[in-house]
Formats: sequence, C-alpha cells, structure tokens
Amino acid sequence: MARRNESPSIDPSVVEMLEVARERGIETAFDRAEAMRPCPIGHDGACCKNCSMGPCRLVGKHDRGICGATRETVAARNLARMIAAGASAHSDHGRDMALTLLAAAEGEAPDYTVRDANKVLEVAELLDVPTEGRETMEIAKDVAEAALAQFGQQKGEILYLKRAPRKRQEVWRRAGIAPRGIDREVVEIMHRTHVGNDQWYDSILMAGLRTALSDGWGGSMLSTDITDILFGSPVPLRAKVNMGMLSEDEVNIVVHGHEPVLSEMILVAVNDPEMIEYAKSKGAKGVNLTGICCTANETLMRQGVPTVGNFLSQELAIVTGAIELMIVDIQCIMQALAPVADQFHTILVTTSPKAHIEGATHVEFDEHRALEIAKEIVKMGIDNFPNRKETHIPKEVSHLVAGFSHEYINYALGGFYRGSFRPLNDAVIQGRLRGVAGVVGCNNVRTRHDYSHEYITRELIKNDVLVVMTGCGAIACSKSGLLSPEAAELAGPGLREICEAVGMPPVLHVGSCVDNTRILTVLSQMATEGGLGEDIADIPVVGFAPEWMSEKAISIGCYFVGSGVYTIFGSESPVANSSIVDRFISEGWEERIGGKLEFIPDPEEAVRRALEHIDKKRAALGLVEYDPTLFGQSGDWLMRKFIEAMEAGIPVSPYSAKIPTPV
Ligand code: BF8
Repeated sequence: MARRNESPSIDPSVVEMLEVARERGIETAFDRAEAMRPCPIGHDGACCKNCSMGPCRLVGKHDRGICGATRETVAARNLARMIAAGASAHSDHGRDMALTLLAAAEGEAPDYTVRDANKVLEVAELLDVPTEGRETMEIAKDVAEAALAQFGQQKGEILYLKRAPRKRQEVWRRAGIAPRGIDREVVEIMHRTHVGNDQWYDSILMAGLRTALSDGWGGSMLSTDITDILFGSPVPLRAKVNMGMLSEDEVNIVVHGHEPVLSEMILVAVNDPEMIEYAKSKGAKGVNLTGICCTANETLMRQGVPTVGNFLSQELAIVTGAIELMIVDIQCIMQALAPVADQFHTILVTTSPKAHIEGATHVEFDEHRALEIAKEIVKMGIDNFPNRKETHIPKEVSHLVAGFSHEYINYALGGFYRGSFRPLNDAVIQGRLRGVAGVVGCNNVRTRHDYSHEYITRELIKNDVLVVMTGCGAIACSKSGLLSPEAAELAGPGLREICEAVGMPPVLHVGSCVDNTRILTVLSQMATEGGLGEDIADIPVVGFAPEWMSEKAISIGCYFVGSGVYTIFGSESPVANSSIVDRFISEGWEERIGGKLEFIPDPEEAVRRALEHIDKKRAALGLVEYDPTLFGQSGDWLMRKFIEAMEAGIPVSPYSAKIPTPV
C-alpha cells in the first residue's frame, strides 16, 4: 500500500479515476485493502488447513500442528500448493490453445488457421513430429496431438526440456526434478501435500520446483508457441497505452483476461464493415477495441490493440462510464467487476465455462463458432451505446514499441541469414551491457501501484542492464514511457548505444505471462551461443516480480529459479514463518540447482542485490569489470548537438569538432 501522503499509484489516470470512484461512493480494491489488513498468519505461511482437525496456526508456542506437522512442513506445503495452482492455470490455458489448434487443423474451427508455418516446423521438431513432404495442416494436427500428450504423459521427461542448454538438463536430472508430464506434476503436489504424506520440507520444495518447471518448460511454453502458430509470432509494432485510449464517441469494448482465442475474433468482428455501419446507426463513430491485463498483452503484441491498464485498473476503467461492454475469459478477473458494472451501463460478459461471475451475462465461447459468437458479443456492446450517460475519461496516453518475440530478437541482431545471439553475448562480454534482467508480474494493492516496476526498471537500464518485460509489469512501464525508443536516453551509455544502433527501446515487451517462456528461450540461446558459460545459471541475469500477487507469479518465479536464475520478489516472504524454509529456497536451491528465490520488499535493496549478483556472475565468467565510462562516445546525442549548433548558426563539423562529453 502507498505510504501516508503518497498517491496510491504512480499512474495519474488511476489516481484520477480512484478519486472519481470515491466521490461517487464506488468501492474498489484500493478501498477494500485499506479496510482489511492481510491475515499475518496466512501471509507468513503459518496456517495449515489441509485437514479438518485444524486449521492449525503455527505461531507463538505452537511449533507443530495437531498431526505433528512442523512450521517447515506447513510453510513448504503452502508454497508448493501455490506453485501447483499457478502451474495448473498456465498449463490449462496451454491445453486450450492446443485444443484450438487441433480443431483448426481438423477443419472444425473454420475461423482459425495457421499464421506462422515456420513455427509449426520448429515446434514439430521439438515434439518429434515428422515434417518431410507433409502439408502444414497435417503437421499442425500432429503437433497439437503431441502437445496434448505432454499433459498426460506419465513417464520420461517432457519434450521441451531439450530446448534448455545441455548442462541445465543435466542439473535437472541430477537433482531428480526433470518433469515427467505436466498434469502428473500438479497432481503429485496435491497428493504430496495431503495430510499425512510428504513431511520433509526439502522433498516437498524440490517437487515444487519440478512442478514449476513443468509449467515453464511445458504448459506455458507450449501455450506461447501454439499461440504464435495460430496468430503469428510477434514482430515490433508501435502502440499506445493508458485510459486515454478509451473513446468519447465510439463504442468502447474492452477485452480482459488471458486467452487470445476469443479476443482475436473480437478484433475481426469490430473491424467488420457491417459492424461499423451498425455502430454508426446507433449514433457512434465506430467501435474502439482496447484491452486489460494479459489478453491486452496478447493483442497488443500481435495487432497493436491499445491497452487501457493492468490488473488494478480493471474496476477503474468501468468507472469512466465509457465502456459499453467488457468481455472476460480467464484469470485475474475481479469478482468486483460485476457490482461496479452494475452502477454503470457497462455489460460484463463472461465467456469461459471455467470462469463464471454471479451477476454477469454469460455467453459461452465455442471455438467451433468463434466469429459468430464474437459478432454476437460486439453487437451487444453496440446496442448498449445509446445507454451511455456521463463519462469521465482521463487524458493519459503513452507510446511504446511492443512485439519482441525471441525470433525477432534473433533476427534484429543478425538479419535473416545471420540471425544469432552473438551480438547480444558480445555486448555482455565487452561490458557494454552489464547484464540482462526480466521484470515481470502483477500489481498488488498492498504496494504502491506500478511504482516498484517503474523504479526497478529505470534503475536497471541506467546501469546498462537490458530489461525484458511481460504481464502487468510491461503495462506499468509502457505507461511510464520506458518501452519507447526515446527511453534510450534514460539508459546507461552502453545500452543506449545498442538501442540507437538497433533502433529498439531499452526495455523490451516480450508478451503476456505465459510468454515468460520467451525469456527462457532467449536465455537458453545465450547460454548455447558461447562466451557466457554453458548454462543459464552462468549468465549475468536476474529476474524480478516486484508487485506479484498471484499463484501464477509464484510458479513463474520458481521455474526461473529452477532454470538457474536469481529471482527477486517484492513483499515479505510467504514462508517467513520458517526461517529454515526461507533459507532453503535461497541458499539451499542455489547450492543444488544454481538459482535462488528471495523476497525483498524494498526496491532499492532489490536493485542493489541484483547488480551485485550480475557483477558476481561477470567475475565468475572472467569478463571485464563493468565500467560505463568506456562507452557512450558515439550515439544520436552527437548528431543532436551538431543539429543544435547548426540551428544556432555556429559553424561546426561533426568530424572536426572536439567531441563533447555526452550528457
Ligand atoms: O498473467 S501479471 S495480475 S494479468 S497474473 Fe494477472 Fe499477474 Fe497481471 Fe496476466 Ni500474470
């Protein structure tokens, strides 16, 4: 939560809308967080409610539950169950993507097709699907079936593990945490943590890592790849974010949730000339599609659909009074949307059989009739336009460049024929880049909205750390302008030179939360490219989830740790009730698998430790010590100075002038 005298968000549009909501007596998550303190027993992992002899609270003089479970066992079980829940959410999403691909390949979902045929071949190779002399759709069908088999696989190892560096695969095998099948690992955690089963924190947490890996290198990675197959692999595009993207004179339809299967169809529907004419017949100028949360990230990355906000903006967007229809699918959708929408003309439409909300209108999505359903929903929104009353739309709009898939990063660094991660590795080796960081994850109303994302990212780029972002973190920093090429001016001298040479922002948007797997792929390619060791754990890289709140974030954090990355979460540790467990997920995991998980609420301290870690990894690789004074002599600033001098009538030549020091 923001401190006294601090605004609750660094986003002016959120602050503005919160004031409007409060004036109108509309309660939001910000108000509920003020009214309700978090339960300290549950927060620290001290509560066990895995059977009805409890719930047991392992605090004060109580060191064991009724069954004798220790603080360590209880804290470890709670964390492992969070991982399992997060992994199941991502992976079930991945399963649905595979089912859509299967339906498309079998001709049962005529509104979908394969938009990235190269990716079909790439994935086919990973899943051992033959490609020689076969049609794309035939291969795609086998790819979908092979992907689905990964969920129910009982023995062996999931196939995508081979995308990881060889050394990492060996670490997993040695530690006994190579995932066997996606569903199997989730089910096993639920069994393992049932009363009277696994009662050693060590084995519970190692199994937790295996489950997280089944998400990162399994369900989520399959989801990213299949989404690229169906809707195209992202390439950079310019886009706009924040609530100013809501329209005063068009029908506003907002997609919110995570699965692009429906939102892509909604996009087709809103661009249908018949729909636009229909909107005009209702007095609107057209239909304006925007997004919230990760559905927004998916449509932003591929189609440039504007984003109006992240997790904590969802209720406030409705308070603008300008949204005719908000359509939601799965995950991160607040139940509070229904009572907020009730106070406006906004129609809240749920679409997933797995995510109903009492009071919402349910239009069940079926990929076999995708466009027909999408048009039906868009029409509902248009019909609602005449019911719009007074609106209050904040003016804020920021620009960004999104769409950095790992394929594109590869291409940008070397071109079509010579595409490779060599230039990126070389930049790290020379010290032009100090290291690389992933800053990802949610908003959490217990911490000042967007602040930590912005602070940490700004500090990292200032220190020549290239940042990649996903999820609500990417939306936070997009709103602050850090994902625009102009933000290169805020970067350290080495990173700025690279940004100017390649024409990219210092912070790269790589997608939604399932797309954190793109970061795993980039790290694997860096490790195998040479010069930065042989394993992800050797690379000067750090992961952050500074404003995390969901179980999915815990699963993501743990699969990064399991992949060898030092991962820093904001807020207090959810296993704080056991110092042994708290130490184990840091030092214990680092000793065994090279990555560690730490909870550091203070963003300044988090950055300090991250840079220390990056420098330690550089030293271990024998790389030159990071020295920013070695770089920055070239760059756009020189040309700008030259132009300024010309405009001021000062005769200078960029070749003969004494090179001034960059400011
Ligand atoms: O999956 S970052 S609040 S929207 S959980 Fe949710 Fe967190 Fe946002 Fe995307 Ni990810």
